[in-house]
Amino acid sequence: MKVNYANFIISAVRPEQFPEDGLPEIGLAGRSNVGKSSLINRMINRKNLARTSSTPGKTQHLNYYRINEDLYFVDFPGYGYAKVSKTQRQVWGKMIEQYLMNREQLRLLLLIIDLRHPPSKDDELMYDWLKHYDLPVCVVATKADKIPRSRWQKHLKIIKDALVLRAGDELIMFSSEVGTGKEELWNVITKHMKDDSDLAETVHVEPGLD
Ligand SMILES: Nc1nc2c(ncn2[C@@H]2O[C@H](COP(=O)(O)OP(=O)(O)O)[C@@H](O)[C@H]2O)c(=O)[nH]1
Ligand SMILES: [Mg+2]
Repeated sequence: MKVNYANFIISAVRPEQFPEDGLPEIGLAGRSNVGKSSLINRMINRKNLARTSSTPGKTQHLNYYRINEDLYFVDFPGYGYAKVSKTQRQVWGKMIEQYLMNREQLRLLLLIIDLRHPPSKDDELMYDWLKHYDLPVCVVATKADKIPRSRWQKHLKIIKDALVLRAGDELIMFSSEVGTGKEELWNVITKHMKDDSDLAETVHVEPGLD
């Protein structure tokens, strides 16, 4: 994907604020500080569009970034931040659930995980939750630059086994620092943008009216 335009559009707290132009949306989920904002910046070649290390605990916002006239990245609030209250956590869960359940434009979820560590309980729950809604997931193991190349496969296998990665879900290695995996991730994203238009054509056929 050649990125000619990338901009922050809105920090949405209610569905009425979501963009209405129907472009495909790619969601990003992951624990606080895992590197979601850095990943967005790397994907669009911008140093600081998606603010890194923004205030943690801002639990209610879905941050929309538009890329060209092609798609939105939708950055979820990070989970697993200890200082978040139970009430805030419930608000978070409700909002994400509404989005996952109802958002037709949603094509693919990127679940961002730190390659250095086994997935947390929250990571495992998040993956199971996404699969519960039957959504395609690409697990992105980031911060690969912090692990020697010779150990990448071992770490990937730990992640794959812990999540019980489902058939058809991709797992790719990434580094926002040095750019590892960027092209591969764009390939996965564009594939899913196209996949769904095929699906839409099939779904709109009226059955049994001959
Ligand atoms: N070495 C390295 N550091 C990273 C990488 N991705 C993110 N970081 C660092 O991890 C911290 C959290 O990143 P950020 O993108 O703000 O995480 P977010 O809370 O998930 O949006 C920052 O200090 C980043 O510079 C990476 O691929 N490699
Ligand atoms: Mg962030």
